Amino acid sequence: MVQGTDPETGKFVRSPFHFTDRITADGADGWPVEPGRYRLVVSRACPWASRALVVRRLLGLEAALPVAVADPIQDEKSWRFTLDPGDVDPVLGIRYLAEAYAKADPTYDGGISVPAIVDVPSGKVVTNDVPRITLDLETEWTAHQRPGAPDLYPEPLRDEIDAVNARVYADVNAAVYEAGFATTQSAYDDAYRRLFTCLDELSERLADRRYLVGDTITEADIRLFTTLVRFDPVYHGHFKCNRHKLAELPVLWAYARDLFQTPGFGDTVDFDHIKRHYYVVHGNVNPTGIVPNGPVLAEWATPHGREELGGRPFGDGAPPGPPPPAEVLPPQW
Ligand SMILES: N[C@@H](CCC(=O)N[C@@H](CS)C(=O)NCC(=O)O)C(=O)O
Repeated sequence: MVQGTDPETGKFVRSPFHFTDRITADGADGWPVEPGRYRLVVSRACPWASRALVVRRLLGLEAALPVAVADPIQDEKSWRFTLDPGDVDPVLGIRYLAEAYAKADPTYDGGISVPAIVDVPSGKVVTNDVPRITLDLETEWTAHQRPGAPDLYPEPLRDEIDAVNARVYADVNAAVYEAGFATTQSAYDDAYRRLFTCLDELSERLADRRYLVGDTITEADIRLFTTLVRFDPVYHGHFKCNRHKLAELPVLWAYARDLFQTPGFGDTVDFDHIKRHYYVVHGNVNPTGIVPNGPVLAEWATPHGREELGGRPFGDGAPPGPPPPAEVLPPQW
């Protein structure tokens, strides 16, 4: 089935990725890494797309892989470029991301999801393969990364990162959606239980270590961060993930603030896009479309105290500089 809630079980099921070509240094799939050739299409509302935004910032790939930011409010044709002059993406010349999907495969009739990477010369979507996109930015785009870029997927730690990612995907990243979109009590109960069991385990794991794997920021932290940063503004209320707020889980709250305050993380987060997307677009979950005023966001800037745990955030590298002027977000509180 396509992405949606299974009427039999009430369980939310994701559709498989349709566009899985890879952009690689050797161009094996016909898509060689080339600065300026591709466009990363995101919504800043979306946790899966936001992974790519964080990785792109940490690695300094902003110029090599320019970004198109879709309106957080989709219409019936999905993601659209209504934030741009004339409602058209200035580089791709299209109004809807769906046009790039159709160019790549005119028979495709599945969902139109972000993140997606589009080949600018042909206008075709190359990939919407979420887990692969960030791993390839880390391992295939190395020639264009900034001096001092961190190694977010260090070879000796890959098995451990992959294992943590698999668990976090199933029981955190995807589980919040499964709780929120469940249409039977048992499907909701199951997702809720898995989510909070996993968050408790992650709290334990992170109590005495600054990052999930090794002593530096890795892909694993990025994947957990983009769910945690949406937790209190959206998942706690809208998706009924309400055993606790993130702010009531001391270890994870400090961990999330530590990352938020690290250059490349918080400067990609647009709480206005996040809140308006979920509360307005999911009419089945929130029929009034009212966007809540809370929570207070200024607490994201409060001291987290996790420097005491040691760790070397960027390993042998260094933090990124500020975002390019066109990508600087308005004050968030
Ligand atoms: N579909 C991917 C993740 C990407 C995704 O679901 N993105 C959302 C926004 S957060 C989207 O674009 N949804 C529209 C759709 O799938 O039609 C997955 O199953 O892991």
